[in-house]
Amino acid sequence: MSFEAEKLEKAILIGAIHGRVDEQSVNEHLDELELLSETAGAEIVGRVTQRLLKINPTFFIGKGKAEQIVRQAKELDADLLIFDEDLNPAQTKNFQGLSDNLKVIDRSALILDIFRKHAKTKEAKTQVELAHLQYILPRLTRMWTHLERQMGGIGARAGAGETQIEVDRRLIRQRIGKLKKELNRIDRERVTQGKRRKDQFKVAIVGYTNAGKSTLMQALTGEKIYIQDQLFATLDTTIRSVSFKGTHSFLLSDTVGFIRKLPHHLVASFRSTLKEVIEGDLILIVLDASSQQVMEHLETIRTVLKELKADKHQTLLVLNKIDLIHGSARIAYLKRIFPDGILVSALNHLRIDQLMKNITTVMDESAQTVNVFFPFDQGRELAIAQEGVEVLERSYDDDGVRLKIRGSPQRINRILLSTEK
Ligand SMILES: Nc1nc2c(ncn2[C@@H]2O[C@H](COP(=O)(O)OP(=O)(O)OP(=O)(O)O)[C@@H](O)[C@H]2O)c(=O)[nH]1
Ligand SMILES: [Mg+2]
Repeated sequence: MSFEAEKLEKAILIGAIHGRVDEQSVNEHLDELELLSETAGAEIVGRVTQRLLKINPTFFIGKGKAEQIVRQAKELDADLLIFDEDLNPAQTKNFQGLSDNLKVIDRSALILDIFRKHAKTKEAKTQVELAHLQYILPRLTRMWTHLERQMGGIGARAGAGETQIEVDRRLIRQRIGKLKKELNRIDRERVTQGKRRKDQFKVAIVGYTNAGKSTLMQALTGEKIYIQDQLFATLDTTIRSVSFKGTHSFLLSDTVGFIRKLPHHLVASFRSTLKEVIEGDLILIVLDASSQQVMEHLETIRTVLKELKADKHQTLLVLNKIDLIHGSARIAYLKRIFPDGILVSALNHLRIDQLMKNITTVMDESAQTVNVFFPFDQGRELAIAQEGVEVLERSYDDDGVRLKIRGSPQRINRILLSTEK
């Protein structure tokens, strides 16, 4: 399950056609699984799909099919089977019964593996380790040697008895407790930073992985952001201050991407990273408009936002990568299914101005207008009060300056507080 080995592991992908999932969707899901596998460092040597009327409790797929895949793996010299569906611990174990040297993992394990690889900061590493341990805890019996490698020798050699598993479970639970405490501590530090940002309008970029969120962040801020043509390039949240024509300023955040069936533990342990999304005033949902799965991506995003209780937030739908769309039929289709969608190309800076206008319109809709007065000896406060707001009127009298300003409730509130000093 870990791809840390020097040579690329050869993998066979397996998908099931059943229930609502038709053949075309399964193939699209397997395309995505292939990208995930490659990001994790595996080489795909085969793909298998099976039509299922009902799920087989022993192998998920049919027994005959399972045996056939194991034979095929031997012929292709594959070491790894990757299921697009979640397997329960027993199903994985049963596969192991068919072949000793074949590893069997599911989509969640694969995603967790990529997160582990891409985590750079202390926080991301802690979050990923927590999610990972929670994932393996109920699967401990089968994760044996892998776990041993990962936890640096905790646990016994393969083949040891049940008691050792109990010991491992206890150690893992202790480690989970420690990681949770550590995340709480990191979170408290963030609260201090967060207080400073309270008076600003917050815009959060969310979207499917690889949709171009970081590229959009870069286009809107003009700053260099880490961008890669791979899944889950971004795991931490980046926040930048954006100012538009001197009249509007807001905080923009870019964060970890979403994916279909994002393991629940990951969403939970990334909660604090996703705080900017949860507490945002406006969410920009970025879709890769050139993807055939654009509708499914949107569905996934909405599901995760719901899980984060951020589904009632105000949103703007950004249809990115329009430079890749050729033919007016597709554009017409996109306009029909997403009448409010804003078509852009973050990479080519197409219609970024339009998007900026849409953002400022939302800000204006919630904007407040107030009159404030600053005595002459409050020159500094006066200067600050004119930042990030629209100055509608300015008049001078004997004692000071009177302003009529319009801005976001957060900003206005802050300025009013400064006049009370
Ligand atoms: N053609 C085209 N490619 C784009 C556009 N926007 C982004 N890309 C490319 O899409 C790939 C992913 O871009 P990122 O900005 O890293 O995407 P992301 O959503 O931040 O991805 P993760 O952080 O991995 O979830 C990169 O290769 C970008 O160059 C666009 O408007 N047009
Ligand atoms: Mg990114």
